[in-house]
Amino acid sequence: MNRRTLMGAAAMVAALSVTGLALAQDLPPLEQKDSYKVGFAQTESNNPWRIAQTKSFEDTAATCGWDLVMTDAGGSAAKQVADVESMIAQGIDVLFLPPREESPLIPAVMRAKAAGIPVFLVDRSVDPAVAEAGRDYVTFLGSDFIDQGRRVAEWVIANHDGEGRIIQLEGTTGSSPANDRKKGFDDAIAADSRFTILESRSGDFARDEGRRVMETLLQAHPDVNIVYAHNDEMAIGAIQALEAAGRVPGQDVLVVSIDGTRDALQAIIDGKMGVTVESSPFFGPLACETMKKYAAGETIEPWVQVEDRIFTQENAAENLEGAY
Ligand code: GYE
Repeated sequence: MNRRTLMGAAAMVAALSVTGLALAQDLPPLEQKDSYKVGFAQTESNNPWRIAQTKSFEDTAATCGWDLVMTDAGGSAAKQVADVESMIAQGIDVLFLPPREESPLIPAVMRAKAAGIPVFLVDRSVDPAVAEAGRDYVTFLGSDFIDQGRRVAEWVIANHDGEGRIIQLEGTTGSSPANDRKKGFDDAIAADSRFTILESRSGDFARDEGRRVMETLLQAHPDVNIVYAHNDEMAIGAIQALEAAGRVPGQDVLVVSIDGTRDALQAIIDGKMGVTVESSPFFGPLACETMKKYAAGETIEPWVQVEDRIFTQENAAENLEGAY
């Protein structure tokens, strides 16, 4: 396209928007009605966080007038894309999507948009350089993952005496929480010269994988005295690996992570873990509220941010009851 045709195209787009015709770049509207066929394409169900999130959508369905179509990608981004395609074919009105990884799920977002289905990203986001809130999808409902990682690092800096030799267990490679929880932690910990990151490797947000990776890294770095896991399931796996190797988590190795699961709160109470920064899985009510506002024509911010608490020895016991 030369400059002239480009300008011509731009003028046409401007003319179309004046006449109010739907443009390719507009978000699909959502009709106000009593019930909606709602797609929720889960990433996997191998941890309590995912199970609690799925249940939150199921529990919200009746009160929000949702006829839920749910899938489970079993830990495969390719399957999650195919799941979304099948939902589009089934004629869903709205899609709630936790994109397993930042880039591979972008085609699914674009296809839903092209089919006239408003997409709400829940708990994970996509590469912002390629897909944009307010243009390609309505909004991202979720936590500030950079801040979560930063808060863990700040807690470690304030609570660990002397030198810290850290092993980092990263979440799913290419997922927004893994990218951002690493960034937030790495940047904050770099400010204190007492700390060194010995090695950082993915445990895919899973307990077993966290245990396996920790077993390997423990052999390579027997001098480790801090483990930072991007989620509680990997932290629990790391505790198992440490104990199997005769180490005493909480005494000779400080374990810290993110989520706030029941097992993590119990590990804090038992003195095996230091801190977990909350990342709530209870998205159902927020998803319902945001969808209704969108249908009513209200402006939705590009990021509907979830506020996270922090759990330590001071408040773990009192929060155990509501934990998942
Ligand atoms: O921390 C983890 C889950 O995307 C915020 O994914 C979510 C993360 C959560 O598997 O436990």
